[in-house]
Parts: sequence; structure tokens; C-alpha cells
Amino acid sequence: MTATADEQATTTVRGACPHDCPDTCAMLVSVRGGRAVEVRGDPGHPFTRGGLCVKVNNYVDKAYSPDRVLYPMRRTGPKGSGQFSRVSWEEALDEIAGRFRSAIAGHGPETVMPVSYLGTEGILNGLNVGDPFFNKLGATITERTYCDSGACTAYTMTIGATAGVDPESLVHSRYILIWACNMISTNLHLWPFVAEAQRRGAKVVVIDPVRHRTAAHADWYIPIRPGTDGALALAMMNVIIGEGLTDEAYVRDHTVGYEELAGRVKDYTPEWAAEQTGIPAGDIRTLAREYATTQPSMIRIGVAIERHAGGGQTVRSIACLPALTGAWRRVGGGLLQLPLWAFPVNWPALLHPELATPGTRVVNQFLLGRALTGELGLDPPVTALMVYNSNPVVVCPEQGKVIAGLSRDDLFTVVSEHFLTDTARYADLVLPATTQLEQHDIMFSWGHLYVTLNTPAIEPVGEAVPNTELFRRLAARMGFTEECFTRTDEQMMAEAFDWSAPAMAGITLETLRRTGWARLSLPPADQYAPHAEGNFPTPSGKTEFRSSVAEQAGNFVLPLFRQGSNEYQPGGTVDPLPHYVEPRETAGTGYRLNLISPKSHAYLNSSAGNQPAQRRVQGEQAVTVHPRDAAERGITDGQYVRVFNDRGQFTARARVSDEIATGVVMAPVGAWRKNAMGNSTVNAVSPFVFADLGNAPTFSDTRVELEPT
Ligand SMILES: Nc1nc2c(c(=O)[nH]1)N[C@H]1C(S)=C(S)[C@@H](COP(=O)(O)OP(=O)(O)OC[C@H]3O[C@@H](n4cnc5c(=O)[nH]c(N)nc54)[C@H](O)[C@@H]3O)O[C@H]1N2
Ligand SMILES: Nc1nc2c(c(=O)[nH]1)N[C@H]1C(S)=C(S)[C@@H](COP(=O)(O)OP(=O)(O)OC[C@H]3O[C@@H](n4cnc5c(=O)[nH]c(N)nc54)[C@H](O)[C@@H]3O)O[C@H]1N2
Ligand SMILES: [Mo]
Repeated sequence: MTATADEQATTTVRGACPHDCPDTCAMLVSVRGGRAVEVRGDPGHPFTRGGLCVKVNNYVDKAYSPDRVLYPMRRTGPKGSGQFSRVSWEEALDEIAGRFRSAIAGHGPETVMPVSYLGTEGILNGLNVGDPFFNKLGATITERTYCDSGACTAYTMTIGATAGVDPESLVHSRYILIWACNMISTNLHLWPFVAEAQRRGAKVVVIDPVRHRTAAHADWYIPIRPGTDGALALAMMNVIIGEGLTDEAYVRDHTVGYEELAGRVKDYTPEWAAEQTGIPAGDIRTLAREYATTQPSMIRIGVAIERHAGGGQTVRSIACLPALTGAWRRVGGGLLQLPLWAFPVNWPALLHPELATPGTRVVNQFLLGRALTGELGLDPPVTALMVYNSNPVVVCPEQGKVIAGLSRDDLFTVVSEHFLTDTARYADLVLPATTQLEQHDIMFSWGHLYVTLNTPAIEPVGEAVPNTELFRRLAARMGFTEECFTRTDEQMMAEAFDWSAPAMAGITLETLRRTGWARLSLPPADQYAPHAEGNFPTPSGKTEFRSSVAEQAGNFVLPLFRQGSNEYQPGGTVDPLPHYVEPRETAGTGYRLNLISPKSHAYLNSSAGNQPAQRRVQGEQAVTVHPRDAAERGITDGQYVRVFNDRGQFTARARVSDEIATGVVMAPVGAWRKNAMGNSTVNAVSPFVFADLGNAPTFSDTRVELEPT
């Protein structure tokens, strides 16, 4: 039989990469005969410019992967065995509703605990999709501070919830500090703007314990001991103030607390910081002078900047630098963290915090292992767990405890997934979720200033449903009648933004359907210096060296990361002036090597960690170690080593390389436990302990030892 003309015709559907990544690429999906045949980047998109990365350019293979979960499945073997058999949606929903009801009858609603993060970043199906349901159920509220929560607390304390520098204006920067960010792996589409600035004469400086693929392109690579960046930033201020390199008029007009800051940083000399950071004092002086005097200067901080005991204060200090030097005056000068704040997302409509029962307990997801094993002493205990948009076995600290908890026979676990992940293997019921090709969504970005619409290109594969539909079905089964539980995806898209906000001028769902994406209504990037005249969204309208928010609110986690709840904030007083907090785990713990666990190049967190193409690029789970540290332990390149501390261990292939500083080892997060030698991965050794602000994780504040296996 020959195909009809219709079957052969290829149509193009506009979509958006769903990954939890700053780039939020505009995708074009080619569809033939009802089947997606290719995804490619939209060449017309000014920021992502037609490029897709190694993580997503074969997304079609993911959608049609033979390993996909296509139907609801019930466990038939022991937990973790991966043995399941197909059931109907009706059976699955009845079972979930029945088990939730009986758990609640026995223990009260807090016995149910949701676990979720950012498997997809869409406003509809992402971070908050289950919040109204679990708020209404009265389930334990989970605090989700995996990513940038500490940095966000510190940043907003200092300069407010501002988008900061427009990423596209980086071409105008003359001095670019890339600080704890492996951009070419994790924020690839920003790199061309940096490279263009570099071509125009800008100096690019990378501060990182690893001379990674981004550092290889830098004009100056500065290795630093993990967790000591705060010392460097404070010493830079010491030099800038001490040598009179401040922008006096900017400081006078647009900052608060200068005199106190100047007093505070007096003791933080470059010689002192050299001891902490391992960076020679002369280099610290040079960096401070160049940064202050080469304007416009700009700092891009990566998420890893927050991942140690003093992560919050580190970001407080760094956020002071652009005001001190007047970098904000010019286009391309200032600070870039995450421009998410530019988007007028209608958070209340997504989170529905008013549905929560006042006084409901809050448990941070980093404590999942302890919550499940009983070590946390929760009353009521967690007896029902629902995981969606997350793979905690891989991404959560204390992997051993997470697995021990998930193995409990008296725990009822539901997991909604694309694949039988390391977490889904422990489920009693696995539910099939649609991929981005099969669902509606609308996206903000935390790396550029464009709204992107995702239109489904194909029908759901198997019996997969979008997360929105999953929670509609569950709400109906639980008898919830609030209007928010019957909203269609169309209605949800209409509620996703405050469309009347100035940033949305000229943008409607209708226009987005035609164009796929739109730049927020802001000045063009080559004219946009958001804080040239101050206008910081802080209580004083200025950069607050002395933070009134820190003084009044103390430590806090933004409501976005806690289902909208404002209860049980971490609290505690916070010194309103920036200061140094040393890493918590030191060589004194008996473990001499500082482990960091940044992102894998080819996986998106653990997503794609099972896909053959990405596994080929990423290779086996590896640990990078400096030749001197390797030699001391009799370790040779390519051999298997055991990485261990009191919390656990994992096995990895040693990469002996002087790309890494001595005393530091690096094992990227993302490999699946199932594929790893010895059945465990890097989070087997990570601590659950919080950083100083925003309950951020301390992945980079982890000591280990290595030995040949
Ligand atoms: N390829 C790829 N891209 C991704 C992701 C992925 O998994 N893979 N995940 C996405 C997500 S969710 C996020 S949050 C972003 C994160 O992306 P980034 O912001 O780049 O953060 P990380 O990869 O965690 O770490 C960045 C760099 O910080 C360094 N580092 C670690 N600790 C310290 C420290 O204490 N001081 C300094 N100066 N440097 C330190 C690491 O060596 C690493 O090179 O990437 C997104 N993009
Ligand atoms: N040691 C260490 N640990 C880390 C980090 C680190 O740098 N080091 N990084 C942390 C950071 S920054 C982050 S952001 C977190 C990430 O943590 P997670 O957001 O949990 O990331 P993933 O591992 O990608 O897991 C997401 C899961 O959601 C599934 N999924 C994708 N789309 C959908 C969907 O539409 N519906 C449903 N139901 N499921 C879907 C995917 O298949 C995947 O298994 O990890 C954190 N953990
Ligand atoms: Mo993240």
C-alpha cells in the first residue's frame, strides 16, 4: 500500500522544551501521519536561535521509547524489583482514593505526603500542578528547596525580586564573571552572548573548582575551594572600598548601609581570603580592580553558588558588588541570577494556598529519607506518598535512607512517570505521564525574557495523561468540588499570567498560538539597564547592603517553594550585613576530600539518564580527582574507586585530571542507580543539612574519601 498524500504531509507544531533549565528553548515539532518525526530548535527565536542541546535533540526517541510507562501499573513483585502488571485507570484511581481515604481515617490527612519537583517546568504541569489538590486534602506540605531557594532568599534580601540583567544584553558587557556556572553544559544558549562580548573585547573570568568546558574558553580561570566564594566576594569589597574604586554617586543615591558595609569588610582582607579560598591575595586584588574599573561589568551566578553552609551570605555579598561599583548604570552591567521575576505569573491561581488547612505541618523534601524511615519522629507517620515530576532516589540527599523508607511494606506509594525510574521501581502504583509532545503548556523562563507556548503535536502515547488531567481525575475521585479542580488546560493557560500586567502588553494566548513565543514587553535588550536609576524592588527601593528584610523577617523560604504556605518558616535571626560563613564539613571530619556534584552534561538532572544516546555521551558514573590526590591513594585513571563517608558510598570510574583543584573531587548528579556499579549514586554521600538561608542544600559541602575497589 502506498501512503496517502495526507499521511505524507508534514506539519510543524510549535512547542517548548520542558526541561528545568534556564534556556526554555522554542522547539518546532515535525509531525507526519499523526507521528512526531523530529524536534528542532526554532531558528527565529532571538535567544535560543534554533539550537537544541544533547539532552533534548532526540526528544522524539524519548516519546516513543520502548521503555516508556504507557499504562497504569500495579506492583507484583517486592518493592524495588521493578515487577508490575497493567491495570486500568479506573482500578488505579479507585485504589489511590481508597488507600488515601483509609490512611487519612487512620492517621489524619498529614499522613499523606506529596513529593514533586520540576520534571517539567511548564506552568500548567510543573512545580505547582498538584498543590491545590494536596492543599485541599490537608496532606503534609512539602517544602521544595532543591534549586536556588537560598540564593533567591539572599538575592531578594539585597536587591529585591528583580530580573536583573537582561541575558541578551550581555553582548554589551566588558567584564563577565561566570561564578559557579558551567554555562556550556547547563545554560548553553547564553554562551553565544558571552562569546560575542568576548569577541568585542570583554574579559571573561570563570570562578570554579573545576576547569570545565566553559572555563576552557575563559580569559582567566580562577580555581577556588568549594564553599569559600563568600570570602572572595567580601575581600573584593574590601579592595574596592579600600582603594576608592566605588561609584560614589551610585552608592549615595541607590544603596542603603554603605558605612556599615565598609566597616564590616575592613577585616576581610585579600590575605585573609587567600587562606580561605586558595586564591593568591594578589589575584584577589587584580580581580577586584578589574571588576570595578572595567564597566559595564556583569556577574552570572550559577545555582551551585548556594550549595554550602554559607551559600546565602555568599549571594548577599555578591549581590552588593554591582551597586558598589555602579555596574548597574550601563546596559550589560549588573547581576544575572534568574530572570523569572520578570514574568507576571499568577501564582495564587496555581498554588491555591487558601485551600490548605491552617497549621498543616511542613516537611522539607531533603528530609524525605528521614521522614519515611521514622527517624524524623513524624506524628502522624507518613503512610501514603505520591511522587510526580521528580526522581528523589537520584536527586535527594541520603539516598540510602530514601531507599530504606521507600522499601517499607506499610507505605503506599504512587509515582507518576514517563519511565520506571529508580524511584518508580518502589511504587505500588505507577501512572503514565505524557511528554511535552502530548500536552498543552505555557512556559516562563529562568534564563531569558520570552514567554513560550507549547502546543501538543501528537495524541498521548498509550494511556498517558498530563499532570493537569491526573489531578483533575484524582480530585474528582476524592469528591473535591472547587472550581479549580475542573479547570481545563485552556482555562489554566488563561489563568497562568496576569495578562493585564505591563510586561504582557501585546501578548495574548491568541498571539502566542501564532508566534509560539513572545518577548515580555520590556525595552529592547540593547537599551535595557533596569537599575540605571536604582528602582530596586526592595522596601527602600535601593540595593540594601544592610538588609531590612533580613533584619525583620530573618531566614525565610519563598512561598513558591512551599505550596504557597507561609507557616513554619525556618526563621532565626539573620545578621543584616553580609558576612563570612565557613564550609561546615572540613578536613577535620576525617574525610579529606571535598566532593562537589554538579550537573551532568548529557542528562537533565536524572532525566535522560536511562536513554541510550545520552548515556553514550555521558559515559559511566565517574569521579574526577587531581593527579596528586589520586597518586596519594594509589588510584590510576580509569579504575573503579569507592567514594565514601559516614552517610554512604558509591562506586565510580576515576578520571584523574588536573582540571580539578587538589583536595576537591567531582561526581556529577544524574546517573541512575540501576545503571551504576554497586547500585548507588552520588547522593548516597550527600548531607541533608541546610545552608544558612532559604533551606538550600549543601551538596558542595560534603567531605569524602576515595579508595581503589
Ligand atoms: N546539562 C545539564 N544542564 C542543566 C541541568 C542538568 O542536569 N544538566 N540542570 C538544570 C538545573 S535544574 C540547574 S539548577 C542548572 C544548574 O547549572 P549551574 O548553575 O551551572 O550549576 P551546577 O551544575 O550545579 O554547578 C555549576 C558549577 O559550579 C561549580 N561549583 C560547585 N560548588 C562550587 C562552589 O562552592 N563554588 C564555586 N565557585 N563553584 C562551585 C561546579 O564545579 C560547576 O562547574 O542547570 C540546568 N541545566
Ligand atoms: N547531588 C546533587 N543533587 C541534586 C542537584 C545537584 O546539583 N547535586 N541538583 C538539584 C537540583 S538543582 C534540582 S533542580 C533537582 C532536580 O530534581 P528533579 O526535578 O526530581 O529532577 P529529575 O531527576 O530530572 O526528575 C524529574 C522526573 O520527572 C519526570 N517527568 C518529566 N516530565 C514529567 C511530567 O510531565 N509528568 C510527570 N509525572 N513526570 C515527569 C522525569 O521522567 C523525571 O524522572 O535535583 C537536585 N539534586
Ligand atoms: Mo535545579
